[in-house]
This record gives sequence, C-alpha cells and structure tokens, in this order.
Amino acid sequence: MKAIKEADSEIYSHMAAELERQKSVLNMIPSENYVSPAVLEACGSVLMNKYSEGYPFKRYYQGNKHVDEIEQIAIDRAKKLFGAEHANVQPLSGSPGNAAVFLAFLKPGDKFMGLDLACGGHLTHGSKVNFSGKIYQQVSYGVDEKTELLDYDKIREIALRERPRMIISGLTAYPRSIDFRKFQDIAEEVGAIHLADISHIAGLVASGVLENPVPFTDVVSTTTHKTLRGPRGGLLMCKEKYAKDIDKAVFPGMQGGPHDNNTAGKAIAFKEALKPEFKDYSRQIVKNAKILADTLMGEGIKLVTNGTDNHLLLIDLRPLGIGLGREVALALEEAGICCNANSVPYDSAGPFKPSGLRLGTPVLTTRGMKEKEMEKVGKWIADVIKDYKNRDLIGIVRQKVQDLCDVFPYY
Ligand code: DSN
Repeated sequence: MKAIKEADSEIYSHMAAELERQKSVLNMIPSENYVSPAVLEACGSVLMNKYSEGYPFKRYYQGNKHVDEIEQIAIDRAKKLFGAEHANVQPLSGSPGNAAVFLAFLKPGDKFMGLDLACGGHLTHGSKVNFSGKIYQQVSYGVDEKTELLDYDKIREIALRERPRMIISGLTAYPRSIDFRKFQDIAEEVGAIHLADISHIAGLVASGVLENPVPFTDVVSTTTHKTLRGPRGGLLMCKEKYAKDIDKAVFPGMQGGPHDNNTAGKAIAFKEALKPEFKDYSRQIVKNAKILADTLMGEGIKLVTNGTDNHLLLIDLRPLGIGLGREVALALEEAGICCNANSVPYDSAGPFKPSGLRLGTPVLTTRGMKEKEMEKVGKWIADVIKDYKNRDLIGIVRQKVQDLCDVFPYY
C-alpha cells in the first residue's frame, strides 16, 4: 500500500489497522472469506478504469478487446465449475443479481414465495423493507417450529394454494442442506420459476460437497465472495432458454457497466475453485463446522436444528435469555472472535435485538485450521457465552485467540 500511504495517510492508517484486525481475530462471519493475493490484485487493477456496457464482443464502447477476453474466460469457467448452460458474470453483487431475476420474470405486484428472513432467508427473498417485499407480493414460508427444518409438504401446500410466479430457495442462516430438487419439482407443478440462491454455499456446491442445483434449476444466483472465496460480486446461471431474459435484465435492465476489475477477480477465483485443493478446502469447511457444532453442544450450548450440514451454525441463546445476541456478539468480539447477532426461528425478540448468534468456518479453514483448532475455539466461544460479562475471562480468551492466529498467519 505504498502509494496509498503517500497519497492519503488517513485512509492508509485505517486500511493498515483493518489488515491487522483481519490477521489477529478469528473471523467467523459465515458470509466472509479471505481471498487469494491474486484476486486482491485483480480487484485493485487498471481494469477498473474501463467501461464495458454490453456483453463480450458486443459492446457499446470501444477499447474492450482485453475486457472481452477476460469476461468470456470468467463465463466459461463459471459454466464449467457449476455445469451451467448459461452464465452471466456481471451482477455487482447478490442483491442486484436477485433484483435482475425479479425483473426478468415478474411484473410489479406479482406473487412469489421466499423463506422468511427470521427462518434463515435473505432480504431479497421478500423482506418488507427490501425492493422484493415492496414492489412484489411475497408469500413467505418458514421452518417447522419444532424441528426448525424446512417442511417441503407445507411449502408445496402453500405453493398450490397461492400459485406464485416464482419460488425462491436458499439461505443466509439455515444450517442444513436444502433439497433443491424438491423446490424445482414444486415450482414445475405450479408453473413457477424456481430461483435457487446459493450465495452462502456456492463454494461447497462447486466442489460437490453439497448438492449442485444448477443442472436442473431454472435460475441460480450466487455471490462470489463467500464460500466460493472470490471477490465481492454476483453471478447468475440459468437454463439456455432463459439466457436472453437474464442477460437483458442484468444489462440494460438493472445495471450499467460491469466492474471489469471484479470480473477478472471472479475468473481467477473460478480457476482456483476448479483445482482439486478446493475440494479439500470445502470438505474441511464442513468438517470444521461439524466439530465446532459438536463441541458447542457438548458444552451445553443450544444450536438451531441441533447441528449443521454446511459451513454455518446458528446458536440459540434463548435458554440464557431472550434478545442476548448483540451483547454476546460484542463480548466475543472483545475476545477476538468475530461473528454476528442473528434472529433464530420464531424469535420473539425481533431483528434489532435478536436471540441468536450466527458463525461459520470458511475463513478459519482458509487459514488452515482443522478439527483440533475447532475444539479449542468451540470451548472458548462456549466459555464466553456462559460468562459474557466476565472481563477477566474475555482478556484470557483474547490472548489465546491471538496465539492461535499467530500460528495460522494469512496475508
Ligand atoms: N450479508 C450477507 C450475509 O451475511 O449473509 C447476505 O447478503
């Protein structure tokens, strides 16, 4: 960061401090990851100087000879990675990608189904405060109150009754695998488009650790920066028959010029994800999450659905008190463990003071941590949760976290 240091010492000092923070904490926010130096270089490159409205070899601006090649490589690699008939690598992130899908298939006021945010969905799956819930009519489905699992019979029942134009599957805080095939079947039965939002699990899907919905699902959306470990960005994949609708909805429907620097970062990340090592990485993410879950439950901590199939865990703090999520997340942050407060299904405390904690293993796994480390980390998390006001304990855990981070450096 030599040039930044010289040009703007104020921003430089914050960036340098953020780098230190990322190195010296256990980052357990399940939607974050640490990208490779190659992806970082691409995102900070001269490609950001270019405008490229249009698609490869069909642009509205001159000078796109090299950008055309880069975007085409990104498209080809995405198709290979997920076995997709068609891929659009231009969505700036997950939300604009999903917005483009709405634009492609729904008119304002049309009905669609999405997983309730408090049960693990996403803002763009129909939250009242999001474009999806304001412009379109959301019919929500939840999880079973007892098992906290998706109930496919119930989802089918709602779909048959409501006849939505689109059904969204996918998660931001559901720790179990999703039967995307069942969603596709239900959508076909009621004549709806099925959008599978695999943003959180894309890396696990690409490596075959979780089921890949791309070959049989109408449209699949994802971000590229979570378990997939690429740059901030989005990606849409669909059956060939929807390719034109999707492309037109992304540009000129939703967006102007793509961010070519991030497109290059996506291409590099897809190449990394096609390597055999990425399979090992993905397997380890899930192994780590399972060990972490077992350790926490062994310490008497309640987990939503009593475990995990993917990269994330949702801790239910209600046995300790309603609405404790943020307070405990702050205590954990002080102890050097970064996660986020999150609603749990049927949380009476509301989204501003939720009763849960969401955490995951993608970053720790990127740093090379395995089962042994997860047992330690799980024990520290449980200690802080059970005694979150104890400043001495928080200080002791902070030191242990620092020591562990020193053994697993990154950047
Ligand atoms: N903000 C992302 C997450 O944390 O799950 C979803 O967009």
